[in-house]
Amino acid sequence: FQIVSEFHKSLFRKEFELYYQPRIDFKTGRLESVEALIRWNHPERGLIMPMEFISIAEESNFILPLGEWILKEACRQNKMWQDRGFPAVRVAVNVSVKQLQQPDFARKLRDIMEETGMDPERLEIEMTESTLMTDTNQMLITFEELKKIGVYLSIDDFGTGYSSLSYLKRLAVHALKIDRSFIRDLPEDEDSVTITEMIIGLAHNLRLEVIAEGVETVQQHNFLLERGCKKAQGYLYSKPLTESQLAEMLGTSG
Ligand code: G
Ligand code: G
Ligand code: MN
Ligand code: NA
Repeated sequence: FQIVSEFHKSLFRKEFELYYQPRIDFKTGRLESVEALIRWNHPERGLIMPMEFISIAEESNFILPLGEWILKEACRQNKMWQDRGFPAVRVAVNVSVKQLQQPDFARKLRDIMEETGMDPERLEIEMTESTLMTDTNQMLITFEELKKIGVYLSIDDFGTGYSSLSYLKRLAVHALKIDRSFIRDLPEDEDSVTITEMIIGLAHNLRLEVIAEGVETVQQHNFLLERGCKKAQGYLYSKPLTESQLAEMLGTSG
């Protein structure tokens, strides 16, 4: 199975699909945003998960057209929810370092938002810590542009990379996402407790939002609630949903 040779055909044939995982606001108990997660519906192989193809897409640069499609699709569907009168919901899109290093990334993003009628405040760009470490001039220019556009910026898998904390200050991101490898062993594992508390404290002191990911148990939820984390996603609340499942949820959430 030669993934690379099938990529472009599959985009043309509309075999990719965005799933959406709800994030819950602890205070209101309501859905406050969703993370878009790509899936590949292969005609012979069935559903293929991103773990199996994202890194290959990055190496082969297919992530550029795919990433553009993902952004456009997320904006298009979000605008559709808005037009149907659903409660406002922000959509978080994972963006690869290769995309952010494109000199025309910000321009393309502006074009997509204009074309789809997407409100910039409803779009969140998720990037990993390792992306932030790619400290090229182009990256800094892109960050400035993203700030001007007014999209929400968050750092995915926080705590697993090596980001020096000065990046956080310089780049003015809005939120840190606690990696699910730390959440997994809460509340028993002492190191996970220490790291999670440290990330929540860091976020509060820098006046950033903090989102926990991979919450699976009530014990993990209660731990986070008691420590002042106010938002989370994970199987405890909902697995990633298809667009129609999410639309049904939004439509009945008043
Ligand atoms: O959906 P799943 O839990 O299997 O996602 C696995 C990984 O794939 C995640 O770490 C996530 O960062 C990555 N991923 C999922 N969707 C996208 C996407 O739309 N773009 C990029 N670049 N990565 C994605
Ligand atoms: O972008 P990121 O690496 O954060 O991708 C999130 C991944 O985590 C997706 O693959 C998603 O399907 C997965 N995920 C979401 N909630 C849970 C959870 O509660 N437990 C586990 N094990 N995985 C989860
Ligand atoms: Mn993510
Ligand atoms: Na993550």
